[in-house]
Amino acid sequence: MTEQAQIDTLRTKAIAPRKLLIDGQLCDSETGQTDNVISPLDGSVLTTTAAGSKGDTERAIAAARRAFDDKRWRGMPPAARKKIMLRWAELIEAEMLDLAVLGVRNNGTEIGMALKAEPGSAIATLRFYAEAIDKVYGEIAPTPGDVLGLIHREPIGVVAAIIPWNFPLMIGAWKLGPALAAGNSVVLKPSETASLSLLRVAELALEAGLPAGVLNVVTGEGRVVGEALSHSMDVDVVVFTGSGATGRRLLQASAASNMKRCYLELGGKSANVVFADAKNLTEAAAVSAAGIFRNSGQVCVAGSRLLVERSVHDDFVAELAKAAKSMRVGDPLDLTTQAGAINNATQLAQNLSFVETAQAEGGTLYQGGQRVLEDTGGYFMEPTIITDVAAHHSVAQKEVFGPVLAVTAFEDEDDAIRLANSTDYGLAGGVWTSDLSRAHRMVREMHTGVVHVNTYGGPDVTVPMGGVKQSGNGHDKSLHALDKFLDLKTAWVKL
Ligand code: TXE
Repeated sequence: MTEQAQIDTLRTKAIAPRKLLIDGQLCDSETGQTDNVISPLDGSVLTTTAAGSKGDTERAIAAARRAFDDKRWRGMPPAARKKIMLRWAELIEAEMLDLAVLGVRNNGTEIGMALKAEPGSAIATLRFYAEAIDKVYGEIAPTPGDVLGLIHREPIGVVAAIIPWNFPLMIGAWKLGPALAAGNSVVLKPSETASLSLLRVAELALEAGLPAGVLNVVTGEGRVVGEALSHSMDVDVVVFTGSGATGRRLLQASAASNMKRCYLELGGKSANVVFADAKNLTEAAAVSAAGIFRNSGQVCVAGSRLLVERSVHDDFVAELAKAAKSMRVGDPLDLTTQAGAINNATQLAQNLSFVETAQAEGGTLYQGGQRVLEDTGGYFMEPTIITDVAAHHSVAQKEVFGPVLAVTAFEDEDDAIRLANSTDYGLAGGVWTSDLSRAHRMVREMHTGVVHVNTYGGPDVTVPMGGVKQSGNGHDKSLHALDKFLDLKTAWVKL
């Protein structure tokens, strides 16, 4: 059977109502309440999830705390923990297609991208951190000879991981991999609109041998479950990807409770800077189009601001518009689709209203701007290009998180740097040039966590990902991510 035929057999598969996972048991919410799971592909109800309450969340936190205190996980020999995490990755791999299709039905990402970015990336991430378990050492300090200074690295305790809807498995694994590899216990709170694949992956962790209580999952509303986690006196670390507004609430809750550490990834308004001396402007235009329009712009590092040197502005925008027009928007479960659905109706309405505001503020709607395929009942939007955008316009300052590209012309390198750094965000960016020195100058001057050079997107788990300014703090991916989940302890020993 072809891959497409296999996907088609899974696209209508019934999905049983999903429960919470607390202390190794699948259970209903204490209130018995459930939430409908709406498919962005056609607006239908896919299934229900348990609507976790404050009490459910507290039960999950208590289970995680017990698991941490009795050392059932952190006390295991590192090689044994590694084996369990590797087995977990294997089980996910065995269900890769099912998980990808389940995730797409829930969140709308085009399947071609989901296969790689969701189970594919989660598997690689879990393997990376599993391998790190028996390879990360403590340190011995360079002390005088009559003392011994040992630097231990210890798991911290209970981690709350709050996950968004755009890439639940990939981002989930970025948090779960290092948190669990470091020996912590976790309470995971998936997004209201993309929990199904994560719930299945958590069940697979138990199947792989992760002891009960080490990984708990509470679905439900952010303002209930998320608030209970962030205000808990018994959660030690919160790791989060989502909006700046929620990030602020997490910091406030931390200050009002036990001053738990908060590591926040809060999206961006990333500048993709194209110089006239770029080697191949046609290729740059095609990659730049994918860099904003894949997953319909619902990518935290999306190159949502295009800064183009004035001498090539018109030609480059025309080329990019051609590439955007040729992208296939539609059925996320068709392998040829290049831009799937918008995750939810609220986000679609927000995207469309950004297009209106952009024009009201002086931008020109160059292409797109409309909802499409409305008769499917799903949430689809055309790749949209707004030109004549000034640095102060909303569409240049605020994260749209949709297929909307803001284009601004620049005069020279200094002007490009000034514009690139002119937002409160600092997550990612891109530079297209054939001048090596200029490329490195731009990498230095762009105030962001990631800069792509002559490409856009694609960094793997070996490199850190995180923002500066109001894009957040702390890094996902790479061995640096372990630092969020390990405390340093000094032993100062008189010999
Ligand atoms: O985010 P929220 P939403 C941005 C993007 C998007 C906007 C809104 O601009 O348009 O955020 O999306 C949980 N305490 N990004 O509404 O609300 C919530 O349940 C604790 C960028 O989905 O921040 C979910 O699990 N938790 C981004 C998670 O926070 C709370 C990815 C994210 O939801 C909570 C997604 C609370 N009070 C959206 N309220 C990126 N950086 O990639 C909600 N949550």
